[in-house]
Amino acid sequence: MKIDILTLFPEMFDVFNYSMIGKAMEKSLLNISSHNIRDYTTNKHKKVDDYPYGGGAGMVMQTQPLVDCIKDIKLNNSGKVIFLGPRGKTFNQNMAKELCKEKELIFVCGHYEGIDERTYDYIDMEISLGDYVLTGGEMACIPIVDSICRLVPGVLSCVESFTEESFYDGVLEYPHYTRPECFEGKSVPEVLISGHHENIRKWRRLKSLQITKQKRPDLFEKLNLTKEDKKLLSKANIE
Ligand code: 21W
Repeated sequence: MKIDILTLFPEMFDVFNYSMIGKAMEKSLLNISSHNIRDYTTNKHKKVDDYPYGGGAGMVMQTQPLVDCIKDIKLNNSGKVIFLGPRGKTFNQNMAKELCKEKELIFVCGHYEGIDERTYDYIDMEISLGDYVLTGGEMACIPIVDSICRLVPGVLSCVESFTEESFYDGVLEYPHYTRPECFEGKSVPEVLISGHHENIRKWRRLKSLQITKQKRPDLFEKLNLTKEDKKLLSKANIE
C-alpha cells in the first residue's frame, strides 16, 4: 500500500520506520512518505497560516499551500484524500478493515485552529480519532495509519493475521502468561500447562467473555453468543 501524508511536521512520521511497520516498509509491502506542506508556499516567508476572517482566537491554515500540495501528490497517488479533523466520523476497526483494501491513500493533517473551509473541495473524507482534543492532525494520523497498515496482507505474521479473522472480533483478549511458572507466589493457571488444547481453547474463550462482560458491557451486549459461549458462562457461574 502506498500512503502519502501531508503535514507541517513530516519528521513526526519517522515513527513508521520502526517495529512491524518499519519491517513492512523494508519489504516494500508498505510505502509511507510524508511531505511538508510548507514546501508549497508561494510567499517568501513560507507562511502557511493567517488570522481568521471575522476575528477570534488562533490561526487558520491557508488554502493555497495545502491545495497545491494535494494537487502535486495526486500526480503520483490516485487514492482517497482523507483529512484528519475533529468534525470527522470517529475512527474504528471497521473503517480500518475497509481502508486496508485500498492500494493508495492520501492523509492530510491540519494544524492551528483549522483549515480554510475552501480546502474541503479537495478532501474526500474526514476522520476523527475520538471526542477529545489533540494538538493537531498528526497525532490522530499516526494511530489511524498504523491500524490500517497492520491489516495489509503480509505486514503481520500468519499467526497474528489468523487471530484477526477469527472469533476474537468483538471480545477483549484473554489473559496471557509466559515463563516463569511462578512469580511472587502467583502461578500460571493449571490448564495452560496441561497441554490439553481443547480445554485451553475453552478456558481462553471463557476468560475473554468474562473480561468483556466486566470491563466493556457495551461490547458484551452486542455479542452474538454461541451455544458453547452460553454453556461456558453458565458453567462458570455455578462453580
Ligand atoms: C484541536 C484543532 C482543537 C482545533 C470551534 C471553533 C484531527 C483531532 C484533530 C485541533 C481545535 C482529531 C473550536 C480527535 C482532535 C485535530 C487539532 C480547536 C476549537 N471550536 N481527532 N474552534 N481530536 N485537532 N477548535 O483534536 O486536528 S483528528
